[in-house]
Formats: sequence, structure tokens, C-alpha cells
Amino acid sequence: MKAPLISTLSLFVASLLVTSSLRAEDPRPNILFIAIDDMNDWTGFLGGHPQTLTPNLDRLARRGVNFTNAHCSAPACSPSRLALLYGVQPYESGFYPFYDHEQIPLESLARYISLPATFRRAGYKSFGAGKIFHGHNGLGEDWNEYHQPQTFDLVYAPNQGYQQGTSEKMAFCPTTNRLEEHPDHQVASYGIDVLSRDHSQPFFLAVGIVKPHLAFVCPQQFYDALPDRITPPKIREDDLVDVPWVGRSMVKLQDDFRFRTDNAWEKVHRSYLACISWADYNIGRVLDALEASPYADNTIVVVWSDHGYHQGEKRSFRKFSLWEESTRVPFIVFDPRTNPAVNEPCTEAVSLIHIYRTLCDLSGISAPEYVSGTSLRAQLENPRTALNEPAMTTWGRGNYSVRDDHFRYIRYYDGTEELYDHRRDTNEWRNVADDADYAKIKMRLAGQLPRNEAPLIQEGVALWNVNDADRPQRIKSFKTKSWPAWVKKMNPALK
Ligand SMILES: [Ca+2]
Ligand SMILES: [Ca+2]
Repeated sequence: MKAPLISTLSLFVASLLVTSSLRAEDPRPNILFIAIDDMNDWTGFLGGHPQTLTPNLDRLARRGVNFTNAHCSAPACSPSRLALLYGVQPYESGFYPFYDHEQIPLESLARYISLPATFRRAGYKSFGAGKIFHGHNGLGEDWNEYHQPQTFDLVYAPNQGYQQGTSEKMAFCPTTNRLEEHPDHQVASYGIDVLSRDHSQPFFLAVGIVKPHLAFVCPQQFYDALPDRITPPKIREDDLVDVPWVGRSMVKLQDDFRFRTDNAWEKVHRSYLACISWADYNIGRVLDALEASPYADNTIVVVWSDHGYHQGEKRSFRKFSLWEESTRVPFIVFDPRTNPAVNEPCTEAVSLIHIYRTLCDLSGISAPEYVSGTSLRAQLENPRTALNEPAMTTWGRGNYSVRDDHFRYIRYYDGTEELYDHRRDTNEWRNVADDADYAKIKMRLAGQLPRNEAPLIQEGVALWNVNDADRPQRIKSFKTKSWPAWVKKMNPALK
């Protein structure tokens, strides 16, 4: 009986040796990939709102490189995430509008390899939880392990905040549930669990946080931490008069109308800030777990939001536009193995399309050849390093925004344009596209527009509010080039 025991023991010891020698032979960094849904620049590290409370993300931004001029590839969950996770711009793939994932023909996706799948093929173990892809949990190859949070009915605190009728989605108020019953808490707990395990291979851990996405609801304590009065964003009443009709058609005037009629904007802003703090709290739990783990010195952390959010600017709510509020996003990369040459943010215009190549480069993995973007390794080593390509955002075929360090140029499918000079006009109030002084700048930026446009992948699926070259007939106000009566009544400054 003794011999088998000894051989079992020696096998066990041998396997331990193999495990540790494997680890010694594979010094590649782990990846902690944190996706946030609908978070704009109302964070401490981007300075978009004076009362926001994001201590955990602020600390990460100080330790890593804070990209303060980062932009999404598309201003909606589905096309933004498809671009980032497959490394392909909407005008290259045809994934322009808001597709629910299962509606995309499989053969279209099969042309590409997702970021987690690329890491898996390279010998990483991939773990995912919460919202990473839009509307699905990833295909067979994406994850070794995927965690879907348990669903609890969230109970809204009675007579607090604001709710539009009985809409569960258009709710802006505290919840009374235990913290553990919220999906983001469970998703963060799963991330903490993965970080507490013993890993014999490098890992790619994706944590998908859903707040501050609608409904703007979260635990009471995050409301209590905010001041009594919430500072509103700066809004110019007549901001839309110099915006072309395609741009006007993207504005969510209906939401603004309801919030103003119901005197609800302050409650909306308060709830958005509370949900941002709640997201920060859950991300902080994961970051603390990483710091306390044996992986702290060899794990790259990347945090990004899929797009920004209008909170009344240009009379709009939500995303779905090509302006700064919709395209600008939080984006932080912390590589504990690198000491940046200067301890300051990177102000270069960067696109989230660069994440794919950056993470592959930092991990010594070859990105698939088709993948767009550029590795940001040089900017991580020295945030002052220039990046000579603008950040492109696409919203429907034919509508593009080109953002560089000082300007935003927008061209819609009908040839109409906007140009904003961020050196003087960070709110994008004054469209100078027709100003002769800017002719050369405009020509330079227009020269960056994509030369080819992939056809739309599939017609007849969920398309959301896209007014584009494929469906110019969709927006009535665009056809008639006049505002409906209710808009004129509500917004006399627009005429
Ligand atoms: Ca989103
Ligand atoms: Ca304007």
C-alpha cells in the first residue's frame, strides 16, 4: 500500500514543480480588462463634473496613463463593442448600427477573432463576467469560463428620485436591495474570485460593469454621498441652430422635453452621478483584490467605457451622436511593469480601436493581421509621445467624426459638415465649418475620412436612431427640414 502512496505524492510534487516551472517560463502579463457601460467624462480623473466621486478610478488614473482625449469608434453599445472586441472599424466591417448580437449573421463575425479568443489561442486562460459583448455572452471560443450574474428584482425606493410612469428603464432613484443583489456587485465579486485563484497560465479577465447605463438606479449610500444641489452642465439654448439637419435628427429632444416638463433634470443628473460612484465602488473592489493578490506586479489593467453620454447638452440625452459628449470616454491603462517617463496624462487624441493591438503588443502576442489601430506602447512609456492619427467615430454609414488634439470635424452622408475648435470652444458651441479661416484645417481633417465604406451587414434588424446613407427617409424632420411644432414651442431659441 505504501508504494502507490509515495508515487501519488511524488506525482503531486512533480506536478507542482511543472506548474511553477511553467509559470517561470511564461512571464507574460495577465490582463484585467474592465468594461464600463455608458460612462462619460463625469469622473474625477477627466474633470467633466465638479461633484463627481470616483476615488478608485482616480487612483488608477494617477498610477497608470490617463488618456484624457479618448474616443469610441461608435456612439452606441453594440457597434462600439464590436469594433473594440474584434479590432475592426464600422466602415471596415459594416457593423454600423445598433445590432443585437444574435441578429448578426454568424458568417460576418466568423471573419474576425475576438480579443479574448486571440489571447486564448496564445495560451492564456480567459474569464468573463457581465456585459462585455453587447447582448450576448461571447461565442464558443471567447471564454474558458463565463459568469452571468443572478437576477434579482430591484426595488426602487418609494417617492424618491424620478420615474417616467411605470417604466423600469426610465427610472432615476435609489434601490433598497442589498448590495449583493445588484448585478455589478456580483460581477465584481466574480472578478475577485478569479484573482484569488492559483493560476498556472496567464489570464485575461474581463469584468463588464453595467452602470451607469439606464436605469439610473443604485444603492442609497451613493446618493447620500452627493451634495444637496447638483450643478447642471453648461447648455446653450440656441446651440442647434448651426447644426446640419442630419445632426439635428440625432438629438434626443423627446427626452429633454419630458425631463423639462417634469422638472426632472436635476434628479437625472444626481442619479447618473450616484451610478458612476457605484460603478467606481465595484471597480475599486476588484482593483483592491488585484493589489492584494500575487498577480499585482504582472497584471495590466485597462479600463474603458463604450461611449459617452449627453446630459442635456445640445438638448440631448443618451448617446447616438457624433459630438464630444457622446464620443469622449474614460480610458486608463496601468502597466505595473512600466514607469512612464513623465507622470502626466496623455492628451493625444486616441481611439478605443487601439486597445486590441496595444494589449497584444504588451503581452508579446501577434494581433491578427486585419486588426485596425496602433499599439499605444510609446504613449504608455512616455505620455507626451505624439500619435499622428485622429480618433474616428462612425454613426451609420456615411456619418463620421474626426477628432484630433485640437479639432473635431464631422461630415454627414449628405455632405453637410461641422467643425469645432477645442482650443477656444470645448463645449462645441460654435460650428466654424463655413469660416474661411478654417478652410485649410477642414481640408486636412476631411482628408482623414475613410476612403472605402463597407456595405451595411444586414438590413431590417434593430437599427436604433441612425439617419444614414442607407436609410435617409427615416427621419421626418430631416425630410422637411423643419422642427415639429412641439419642438419649436419647447425651444423658442431654435426657431
Ligand atoms: Ca453603452
Ligand atoms: Ca452650436
